[in-house]
Amino acid sequence: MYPTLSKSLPLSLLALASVSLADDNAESVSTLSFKNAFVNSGIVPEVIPALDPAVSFYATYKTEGDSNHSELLIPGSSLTVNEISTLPIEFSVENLSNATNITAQTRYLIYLLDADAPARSNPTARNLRHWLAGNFTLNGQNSSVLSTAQRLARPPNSGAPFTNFTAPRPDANSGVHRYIMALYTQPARFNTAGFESVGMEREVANWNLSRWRTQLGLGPAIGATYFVIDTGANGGNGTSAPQGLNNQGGNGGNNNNNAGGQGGNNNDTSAAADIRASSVYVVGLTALAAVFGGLIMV
Ligand SMILES: *[C@@H]1O[C@H](CO)[C@@H](O)[C@H](O)[C@H]1NC(C)=O
Ligand SMILES: *[C@@H]1O[C@H](CO)[C@@H](O)[C@H](O)[C@H]1NC(C)=O
Ligand SMILES: *[C@@H]1O[C@H](CO)[C@@H](O)[C@H](O)[C@H]1NC(C)=O
Ligand SMILES: *[C@@H]1O[C@H](CO)[C@@H](O)[C@H](O)[C@H]1NC(C)=O
Ligand SMILES: *[C@@H]1O[C@H](CO)[C@@H](O)[C@H](O)[C@H]1NC(C)=O
Ligand SMILES: *[C@@H]1O[C@H](CO)[C@@H](O)[C@H](O)[C@H]1NC(C)=O
Ligand SMILES: *[C@@H]1O[C@H](CO)[C@@H](O)[C@H](O)[C@H]1NC(C)=O
Ligand SMILES: *[C@@H]1O[C@H](CO)[C@@H](O)[C@H](O)[C@H]1NC(C)=O
Ligand SMILES: *[C@@H]1O[C@H](CO)[C@@H](O)[C@H](O)[C@H]1NC(C)=O
Ligand SMILES: CC(=O)N[C@H]1CO[C@H](CO)[C@@H](O)[C@@H]1O
Repeated sequence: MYPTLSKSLPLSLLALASVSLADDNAESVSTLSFKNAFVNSGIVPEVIPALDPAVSFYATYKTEGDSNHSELLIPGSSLTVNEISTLPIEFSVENLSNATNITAQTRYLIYLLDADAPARSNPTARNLRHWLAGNFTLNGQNSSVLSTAQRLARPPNSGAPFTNFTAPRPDANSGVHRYIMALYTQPARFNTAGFESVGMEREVANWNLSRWRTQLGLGPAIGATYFVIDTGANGGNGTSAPQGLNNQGGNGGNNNNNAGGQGGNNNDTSAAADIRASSVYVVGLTALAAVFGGLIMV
């Protein structure tokens, strides 16, 4: 276990953090805690057979109600639909040196999927891909909310994401959805060619991760995290507390975002749940352009 940042950061840094309205509770999460959170949440083995993360993988998002407040996303963080209406504002990693075969030039790919689409009790679209993009590299900066974490970003001219971001909008009363984001090292061939070059299909529903890894020649994820959106009751899992880091003590303070209430205006029951309305899609693309611009410029 690492010392909490609130205990180890000099006061001057804490002051700086609050001026910029960053997450002043952010603290490192050990790779073991990531691993345990994936087991406690049922993601392992329900969705993926195993997770043995080499690195701690984080995202940063803007909390609702205070659009200037950046929060570190840790395993089990509970988000509202609005808080993930755009991509996270940044991705970052700790202990990258613990991953094998990493150089300064290594590129990475990241996805976002819904393991519980269209509903937790009946996830017939599992896994539903919301986003997939390659060509991430270290951009030489550290996270705006966790100073020990190195930022990953897509440089200009990285090409479009293979799957453009579509904002999660799970149906009301479809249970607690687990959204997984995972980080892989990118095989060198994809530095100059997209994933379609090895036959990957655009279809986003029923994405088979093990088949995909074989197709792309990927090793296991070097890091992964997840957040939940609680849409209300569904087969007994809708109202249960998300089983993330909260249940291991010590980290509950990071997960202070309101669950519930979100998704109530979304009553589409089609199987392709989160990607259906073209208006939603357009919003997603617009959001992508905005966030993507941000990633490039910083
Ligand atoms: C390093 O990675 C291995 C898995 O590759 C993991 O078991 C171990 O806990 C990691 N160590 C640290 C300090 O993150
Ligand atoms: C919050 O951000 C918005 C634009 O993103 C800006 O207009 C506003 O001044 C900021 N508020 C504070 C308190 O920094
Ligand atoms: C509730 O979640 C647990 C763990 O994710 C799973 O094993 C169980 O089958 C779920 N129950 C229902 C009714 O969906
Ligand atoms: C950025 O993160 C790296 C890796 O943890 C660390 O060595 C470096 O000191 C950090 N830089 C700053 C300015 O905090
Ligand atoms: C993703 O968005 C970009 C930019 O809007 C667009 O050029 C590209 O065609 C989109 N990709 C797919 C697969 O729709
Ligand atoms: C290490 O990475 C390089 C460049 O991506 C690749 O060519 C090589 O096969 C990798 N080696 C191993 C053992 O994974
Ligand atoms: C990475 O970027 C190059 C252009 O620099 C592009 O040709 C390639 O398709 C991209 N790879 C992925 C996986 O997006
Ligand atoms: C995913 O693909 C693998 C390998 O092709 C296959 O063995 C497995 O049954 C598939 N899983 C599902 C849920 O279709
Ligand atoms: C969703 O639609 C069904 C059937 O049209 C209706 O009974 C239900 O009240 C609606 N739920 C919400 C949350 O609007
Ligand atoms: C083994 C190792 O590198 N551990 C480091 C992981 O990252 C944290 C935060 O940067 C360090 O405190 C550990 O020493």
